[in-house]
Formats: sequence, C-alpha cells, structure tokens
Amino acid sequence: MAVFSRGFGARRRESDPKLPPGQYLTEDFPVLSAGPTPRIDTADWSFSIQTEKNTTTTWSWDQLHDLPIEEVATDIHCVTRWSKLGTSWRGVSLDTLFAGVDTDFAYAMAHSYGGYTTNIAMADLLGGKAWVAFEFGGEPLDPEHGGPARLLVPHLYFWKSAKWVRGLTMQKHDDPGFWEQNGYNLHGDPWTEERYW
Ligand SMILES: Nc1nc2c(c(=O)[nH]1)N[C@H]1C(S)=C(S)[C@@H](COP(=O)(O)O)O[C@H]1N2
Ligand SMILES: [Mo]
Repeated sequence: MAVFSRGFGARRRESDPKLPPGQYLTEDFPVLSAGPTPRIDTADWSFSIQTEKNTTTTWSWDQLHDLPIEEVATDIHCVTRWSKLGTSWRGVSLDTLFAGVDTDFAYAMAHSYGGYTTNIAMADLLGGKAWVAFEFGGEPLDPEHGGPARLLVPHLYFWKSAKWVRGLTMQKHDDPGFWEQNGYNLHGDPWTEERYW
C-alpha cells in the first residue's frame, strides 16, 4: 500500500474507515487560529446562551464544573485535510446546558473571546453531539487550542469547534459566522466533504 507524506508528520492510510474522504491522518495537534491567542483567566471566564426571548443564561467557570462532566473520545477533522483519531476530552454536553433554556429557534451563533464566530444548527448541538470542553488528553486545554474552554462539535469540520468560546446566541436563520462568510460551508460535514459553498 502506498504511503504519502503530507506535512504535519502525516501518513495517509487510504483504507482507514475512520478517515473521511480527502483527509490524511496526523499524530500531531496542529494549531489553527485566525488571530492571536486570547488569554482568559478562569475567574473572568463565563459561558452564556442568549435566546430570542431576551433571556440570557450564564455559567461561571465554577458553575460549569458543577454540572455533569462527560468524557468524550472522538476523531477530529480539519477542513485543511488533517484528521486526528482517538482524541480524548472532558466537558459539559450542550444537552445539559440547553436543558433549562427556552428557545424556538433552530440555529445558534457561537461567539468566542477574540471575536471569532461560527454558525451551528441546534440539530448539530443537541443529541450528544457537542460539548463545552475544557480538558484535552487529561490536561487543562492549552490556550493555543482554545483554553480555558472551547466548543467541541467533532462530527463537523473542526472550524465549528470555536476556541475560547464565550457563548451562543440563538438565531432564526442559519446566518454565517466568520469562516462561513469567507466561503466555508454553512454546515461542514466531513463525510460528505461539505468544505465550501
Ligand atoms: N476562536 C477561534 N476558534 C477557532 C478558530 C479560530 O481561528 N478562532 N479556528 C478554527 C479552525 S479553522 C480549526 S481547524 C480549529 C483548530 O483547532 P486547533 O488549533 O485546536 O487545532 O479551531 C477552530 N476554532
Ligand atoms: Mo480549520
């Protein structure tokens, strides 16, 4: 079987069923940030969900950690074509966070410290598919990878997993976030290669 080297110390294994089309495997954890890394003290950190009913629910760092914490073992896939298999995270499910939130809107915009945004449908946030994650590989999440906490939506391309996440605002329509305004797909399923639009 042919093995190609493609940067990031990557090896392509064409036969790996866990590898979406057009992706290669990497053992590294590349850093991809559109701007500088914001440094947020956990004492100043919070996560909020703002609804169309003019209610905002906010969790401090301690309040987030009082919620049920889940271990997540998952593969991640970047639209720049690297995939990393078997990553391990800890965080709080969006199902838990939305349990007490009243909204009729089907879409959300994720907002990050530093200004990044990305749009996500509720169908991709609920049902055990998304977390606010604060540990990677048994360690607190590195600032470069989005610490103190990032969104983790591993069934979509990794640009949806907003680093330094600070909250969600519900939206009626699937209005585009930062990369989506710049040509990335509104949805971003790696298995059907929803890369651009
Ligand atoms: N706030 C913020 N989140 C972000 C980004 C960013 O530039 N800013 N880049 C996205 C992209 S394109 C990717 S591939 C992943 C990269 O995450 P990593 O640097 O931990 O590998 O973060 C996503 N989340
Ligand atoms: Mo990316």
